[in-house]
Amino acid sequence: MSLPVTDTSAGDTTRRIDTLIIGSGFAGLGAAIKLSRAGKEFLVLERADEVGGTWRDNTYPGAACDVPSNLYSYSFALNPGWTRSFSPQPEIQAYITSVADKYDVRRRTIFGCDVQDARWNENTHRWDVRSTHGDFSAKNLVSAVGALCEPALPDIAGIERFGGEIFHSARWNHDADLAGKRVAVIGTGASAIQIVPAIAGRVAHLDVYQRTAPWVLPRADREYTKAEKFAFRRIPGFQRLSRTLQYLMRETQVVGLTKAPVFMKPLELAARIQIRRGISDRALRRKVTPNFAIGCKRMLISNNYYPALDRPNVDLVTDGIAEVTADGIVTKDGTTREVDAIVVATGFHVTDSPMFAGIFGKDGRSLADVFDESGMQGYKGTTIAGFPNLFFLVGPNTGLGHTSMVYMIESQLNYLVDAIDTIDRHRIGTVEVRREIQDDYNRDLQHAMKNSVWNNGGCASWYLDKHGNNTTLWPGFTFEFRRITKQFDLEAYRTVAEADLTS
Ligand code: N01
Repeated sequence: MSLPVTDTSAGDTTRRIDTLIIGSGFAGLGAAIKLSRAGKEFLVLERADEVGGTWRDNTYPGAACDVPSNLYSYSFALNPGWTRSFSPQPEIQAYITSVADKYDVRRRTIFGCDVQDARWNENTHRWDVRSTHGDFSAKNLVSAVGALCEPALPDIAGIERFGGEIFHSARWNHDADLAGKRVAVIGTGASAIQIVPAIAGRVAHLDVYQRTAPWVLPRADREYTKAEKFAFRRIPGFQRLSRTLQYLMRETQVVGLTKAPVFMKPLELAARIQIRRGISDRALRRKVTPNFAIGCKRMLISNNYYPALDRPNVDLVTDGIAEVTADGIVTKDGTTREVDAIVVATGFHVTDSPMFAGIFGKDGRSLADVFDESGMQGYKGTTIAGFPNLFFLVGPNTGLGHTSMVYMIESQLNYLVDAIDTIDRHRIGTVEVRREIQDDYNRDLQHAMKNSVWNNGGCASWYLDKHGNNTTLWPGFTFEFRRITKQFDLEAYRTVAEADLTS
């Protein structure tokens, strides 16, 4: 493979590169394409052997998107080939790999390359990056590892003693045949509610361990008609128009989530009707009815989750888990349920990703230390005081509960490409967001969040960090984020000219 290496000093195996991108999911791949189009030099490091990120890793039975297909593609690479209104995982992964091929991104990617750490070097004013494929020195570092890349395993006593099959939803063991087995699923989040209906019919018995009942809305999933498929391919602008309409409809939810919770009432009613229709047993209905405001946690969508719970071979267990033994799970009421396999669908390290411990900024402090002290804060979701020339895609407060992350990612990509272009045009050596500007930005964000359902809905969720701040979600309309990231606002940054670094 020939890599786009600018300079390798004799005897020094460190590879120098303008921009190093870590990760090749929607964010990293998009960054590579946009930088390539802008004529910038870059390299992608990907720890797996394929692009796709979370859509490559989450291959569990039933894995599918809970955002409409037409919103789930890059604006510059619409996919007229979607077969359903909500796409299954294999179709999304196929879309991502086809985009990587179309834009020839693999040529500039090192696969199987695990980044060990990245340190800002105050002498060279560059990022020193150590990886399983050697060392790199990068002027700009783009973290595109995503928020849902590190599975969170539950801290349950004895879990390591379990003698059967046990795996996380995001690391599904396809060699483990669950047919005819006694299986436990721990968790009732977005992943679990897709897994449960997908496996309930083929396992002998299924125990679903619910700590908090989620709100589950109907899933308006259907196969696209022949006419729609034809229109997507052949009628110019049709898919883009339908995408715009869906986008606008989803944006109206922001009002209910952040401003007027009364607008969420129709959704709550739809969810309650689902429970009544899907579950025949009154006691079970009570167990699955959430005790917090809808929207406080991510709203889930499924048409077959409740009917799956209603099956005779499925039990919903709501007594807390006390411990795991070699052959089963013991709940706090003392009951033991023996199982052959446990599926751990307990989510991801979002606000406490292990990756944060491996990125060291100006004064040698890691992102983990900084976030631990002040919460996961940044500026426009992308840059962080104390970490010059670091661009963080899917960074603080860029997540969404109501529409497509790809829209947010593309907004960040506009900002990133304009930042790197500005750096190059003005011959800037380093840019670092001014701390006071970052603080003001976060004060405003938290203020906007004050009356939101996420903060006041009466639930615990991974949206909130240990300080009780919502550092994951964007609280406004997504077009507001698009507007503020349209151009790199150099005045918000402390800069050092290239000439001043070398003199
Ligand atoms: O994870 P989660 P997920 N004992 O964190 C429970 C995206 N996604 O993988 O609610 C017992 O949402 C926990 O209980 P509680 C989407 O953004 C998207 O399901 O904390 N239970 C919860 O029920 C989503 O938000 C798609 O009380 C324990 C569950 O485990 C994100 O991924 C599809 C426990 C974790 O739910 C994560 O979803 C799938 C313990 N010790 C996922 N610890 C799309 O379609 C945790 N739990 C786009």
